[in-house]
Amino acid sequence: MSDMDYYSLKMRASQQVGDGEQKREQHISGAERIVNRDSVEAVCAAMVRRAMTHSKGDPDFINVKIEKVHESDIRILKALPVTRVDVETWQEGLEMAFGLVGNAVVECDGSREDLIKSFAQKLPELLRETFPMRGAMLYDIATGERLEPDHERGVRATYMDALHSSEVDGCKNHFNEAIVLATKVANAPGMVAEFCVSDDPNYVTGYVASKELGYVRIMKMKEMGDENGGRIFLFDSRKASAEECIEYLQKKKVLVDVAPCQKK
Ligand code: WAQ
Ligand code: MG
Repeated sequence: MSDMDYYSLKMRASQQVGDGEQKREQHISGAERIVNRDSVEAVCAAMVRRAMTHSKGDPDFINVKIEKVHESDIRILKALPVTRVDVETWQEGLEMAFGLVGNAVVECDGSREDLIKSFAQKLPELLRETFPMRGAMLYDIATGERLEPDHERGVRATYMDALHSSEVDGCKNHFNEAIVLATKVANAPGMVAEFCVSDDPNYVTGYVASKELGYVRIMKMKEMGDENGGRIFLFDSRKASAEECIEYLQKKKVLVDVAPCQKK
């Protein structure tokens, strides 16, 4: 055993909703960490606390998974640079986000005007489709197809944390977690851009991100109290295969160096 042992911790919590035939598990909360051995116990306790105090409700089911991770399997990435956009209204913020993502797609695909147009009109509809999902939509800008193996669940980016963060934190820091996820996602094979709105009813800041855009925080993207949110990963199947992209998102261990990344 050495102090270079890392452990991955994953938590997800859900609640049963509905009756009889309609009964189903609704996702309440999830978290991801990669920490050193000494922090495992405390971080685990903090995750459970977080699940049990979430604003989406009281969980009926909490799953915590702890796995050893070898240091040699970890890739270290530099955090995306952060910019901040202030807007008057959430409608303005959402439009801006759609616009930024639309442009990122156009830059990839200058030759296919028809697809670009239909894509711009599709974005609000795609976002609505993500609302009940626990993961993200993986949308192929080359074909207009969804590439998640399971459309109801979506694709989850996992096995990631901030570098040197053995910090034990029971309450969620949306920004810190999002910059880590967005940095991992932006470095995925074939990834064009990401679009994100939180599903937490009292967190209205969202973002769009890509290697070219960096991480663009948009301070209002939905109405306060709205519990609908989601993520769309915009992917280009001409640049990589869906399989390698999903494999990277779900399996590759990533630590993100957030030192150069100042919250703005
Ligand atoms: N992989 C893929 N999709 C995910 C993941 C994941 N690991 N975690 C969450 N999602 C999806 C899922 O469908 C959620 O409903 C949706 O994203 C939103 O997740 O700079 O809190 O955890 O201050 O609610 C942005 C911070 C916070 C902006 C985003 O997302 C800022 C946030 P949430
Ligand atoms: Mg949430």
